[in-house]
Amino acid sequence: MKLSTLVGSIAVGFVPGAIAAPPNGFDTKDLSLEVARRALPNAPNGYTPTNVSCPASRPSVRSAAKLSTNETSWLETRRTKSLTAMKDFFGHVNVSDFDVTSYLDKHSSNSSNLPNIGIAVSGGGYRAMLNGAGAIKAFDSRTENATTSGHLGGLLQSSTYVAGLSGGSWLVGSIYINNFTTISALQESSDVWALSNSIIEGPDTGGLQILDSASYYKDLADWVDDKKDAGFNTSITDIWGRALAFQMFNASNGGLAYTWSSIAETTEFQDGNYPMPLVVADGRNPGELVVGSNSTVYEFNPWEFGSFDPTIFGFAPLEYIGSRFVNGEIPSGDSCVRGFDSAGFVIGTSSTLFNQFLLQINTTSLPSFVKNVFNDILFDIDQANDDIAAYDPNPFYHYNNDSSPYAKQKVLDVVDGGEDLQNIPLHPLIQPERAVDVIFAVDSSADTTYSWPNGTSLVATYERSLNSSGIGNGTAFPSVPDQNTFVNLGLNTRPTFFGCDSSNLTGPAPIVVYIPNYPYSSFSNVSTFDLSYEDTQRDNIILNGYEVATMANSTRDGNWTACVGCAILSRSFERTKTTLPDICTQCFTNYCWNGTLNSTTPNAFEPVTLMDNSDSKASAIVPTVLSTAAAVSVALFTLV
Ligand SMILES: *[C@@H]1O[C@H](CO)[C@@H](O)[C@H](O)[C@H]1NC(C)=O
Ligand SMILES: *[C@@H]1O[C@H](CO)[C@@H](O)[C@H](O)[C@H]1NC(C)=O
Ligand SMILES: *[C@@H]1O[C@H](CO)[C@@H](O)[C@H](O)[C@H]1NC(C)=O
Ligand SMILES: *[C@@H]1O[C@H](CO)[C@@H](O)[C@H](O)[C@H]1NC(C)=O
Ligand SMILES: *[C@@H]1O[C@H](CO)[C@@H](O)[C@H](O)[C@H]1NC(C)=O
Ligand SMILES: *[C@@H]1O[C@H](CO)[C@@H](O)[C@H](O)[C@H]1NC(C)=O
Ligand SMILES: *[C@@H]1O[C@H](CO)[C@@H](O)[C@H](O)[C@H]1NC(C)=O
Ligand SMILES: *[C@@H]1O[C@H](CO)[C@@H](O)[C@H](O)[C@H]1NC(C)=O
Ligand SMILES: *[C@@H]1O[C@H](CO)[C@@H](O)[C@H](O)[C@H]1NC(C)=O
Ligand SMILES: *[C@@H]1O[C@H](CO)[C@@H](O)[C@H](O)[C@H]1NC(C)=O
Ligand SMILES: *[C@@H]1O[C@H](CO)[C@@H](O)[C@H](O)[C@H]1NC(C)=O
Ligand SMILES: CC(=O)N[C@H]1CO[C@H](CO)[C@@H](O)[C@@H]1O
Repeated sequence: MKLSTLVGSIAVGFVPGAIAAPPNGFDTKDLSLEVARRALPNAPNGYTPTNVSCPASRPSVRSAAKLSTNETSWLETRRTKSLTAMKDFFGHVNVSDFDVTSYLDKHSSNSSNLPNIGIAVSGGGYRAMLNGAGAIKAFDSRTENATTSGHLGGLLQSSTYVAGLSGGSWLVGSIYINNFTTISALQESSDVWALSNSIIEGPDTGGLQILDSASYYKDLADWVDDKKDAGFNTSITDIWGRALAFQMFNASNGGLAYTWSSIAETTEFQDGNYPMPLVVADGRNPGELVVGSNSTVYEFNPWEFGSFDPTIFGFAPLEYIGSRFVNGEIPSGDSCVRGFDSAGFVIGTSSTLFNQFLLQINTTSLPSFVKNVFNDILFDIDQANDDIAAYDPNPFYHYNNDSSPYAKQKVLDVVDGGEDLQNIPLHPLIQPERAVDVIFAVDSSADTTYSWPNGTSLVATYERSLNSSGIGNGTAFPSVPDQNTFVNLGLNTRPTFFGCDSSNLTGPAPIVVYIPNYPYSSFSNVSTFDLSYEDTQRDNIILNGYEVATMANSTRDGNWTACVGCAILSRSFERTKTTLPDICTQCFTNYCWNGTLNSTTPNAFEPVTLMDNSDSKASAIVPTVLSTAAAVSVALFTLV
């Protein structure tokens, strides 16, 4: 039972005037020790970035020409763990009679021959968080029954990277800030993912304490004010990030002192026990309000914040990004600053588009004094900066003066990672230095009228890569067709592989296993503006996402898991000059886009659920062989 039910006053509908006082003995500001099981609330002063003495080797910005030494040494540790996980994965995922375990053992002495896997979870608000959660749940060997035949459990443990953007970053944050927890645990928790309370109204409970909407807003405002009083530019994104943290992080006060860089300090991560998390955000060019296709793409990894793009081409140490860097160095005499990289602020930055939700407060049934508290906060904030996150001071001030349009900016404007239409966080995973072989790209974008994806994100990433000497900076990406072709060929109705033929690429690039949101057991195309979900609806979308990723536990294609195996192994087979098993040839015929185009404008895309979930024998009516694109498009057009 929720604590709020006990005091009987705060519920979804919020009873006007019924503001609960914290129960006796609960000090809402001092509970961090109670939840110490969640690691590393290591900011020195809660949400407020604070001067600390610099370490002996002063933090500095480095060139993006190579991976950090932190990452390369972590990768070595990770490799032994992901190899073991991969052998477990191929213990239940058979690639016909090809002996994958022996293959992996045979090549384990040269780890660069082994497969290198990335997972990317798109943006799209709660829809993306939940559909993405279904995919992660399917890929996680800890999920009940996920390592049985026809399922994909263990793909997560076999991966090197997991990237999230906007709504996808809420998912990545929920997992990593909560000690690499499982989706099942997030669903079962009463403290996080309580989405029946809209983020505007705030939580019933924040960790262990009871909150009401007025004190929720007052707390949010106080924390952000403290940061402002300490001399840092703030924006509505600060409030947004704090609010998100209450929904996502299982710690009192929305994990006030949890930093993103603390992930790198946890032993579990240092031991390479799970993949590296990456969060993507975009840059807004000086003087621009619209974010274009040539905007800078930033990443937050556990150690750093920065970009491989030529406009920045540098990485700053994340733990110290509140410090005043000048040309990459903190001037002697200046202090270092820690605590800027609040975990909530990081996922808030990746999702700045959604901070507009907070502006809807006047349309809610909240009592007017709550609205007044919030409107006062907004009044204090620079309205022109409504939709940005202010990185103040700019860590790249006077860095790469000759090539960086940001070098003269004292404050760096960072925005939602999807604003350049690259709504799947592929950018960190296509960097040649990372040598990723295959990306599982979970797309929950709302491209079409009815909020289904139609390949727009892949098109944006592909087009950007064509500007190879400019913003693309040497990244290659597989060819993809236009969106009309995506819809006409049904490439957005089931997984499709891009870049299967590595000889047809302009440079080294991974295979992209595109996994579009699609209705299996329920309609998961909820509006981006739906802010509250009952637990059953939330769980139905997660289950649908599980089915999207597993093709309904392989009932839609009995060879699906083998084909996933083939996608994982393909580039490795090329490096080791291994003949492709027959099953993989068949899989690639079925799943690889072969260059066919049909660019005529399609009818409205209105798929219906593949499975009749009112029927308990649902799986019996799943079409079992829908494995070719042609079959799928036929099915699609008979359905719409
Ligand atoms: C994090 O999870 C791991 C694995 O479940 C567990 O061994 C460890 O104790 C947890 N750490 C914390 C701080 O809860
Ligand atoms: C990252 O690497 C640098 C340089 O080797 C080192 O000083 C720093 O402690 C590392 N950071 C973490 C969080 O391990
Ligand atoms: C796991 O499989 C068992 C045996 O088929 C079944 O009883 C159980 O309900 C399944 N659990 C879930 C979560 O699907
Ligand atoms: C790229 O961005 C710059 C601003 O930095 C703008 O002036 C330019 O027109 C843009 N170029 C393209 C091709 O969009
Ligand atoms: C809400 O309404 C008040 C009073 O009309 C107004 O001052 C305020 O700007 C509005 N807030 C927003 C976010 O629209
Ligand atoms: C695909 O999505 C884009 C972006 O929303 C939209 O402009 C376009 O009309 C869509 N095309 C099709 C065929 O769905
Ligand atoms: C797929 O497996 C999940 C979890 O084991 C189960 O809940 C779901 O009903 C299955 N779906 C189908 C279509 O078999
Ligand atoms: C799997 O692929 C093999 C080889 O192409 C084929 O013979 C078999 O029928 C397929 N199985 C299913 C269940 O589709
Ligand atoms: C092969 O490359 C050409 C040129 O980039 C492209 O037009 C074509 O679509 C590609 N074929 C496939 C199957 O990706
Ligand atoms: C192209 O797609 C349209 C549907 O938009 C369909 O009517 C037409 O038959 C397709 N053309 C070919 C050559 O398949
Ligand atoms: C390419 O795929 C289309 C369906 O997307 C199919 O109709 C066509 O036969 C395939 N072409 C080849 C050469 O396999
Ligand atoms: C491959 C490539 O073009 N790399 C370039 C990326 O941008 C930096 C900074 O402008 C250049 O130094 C690299 O050569």
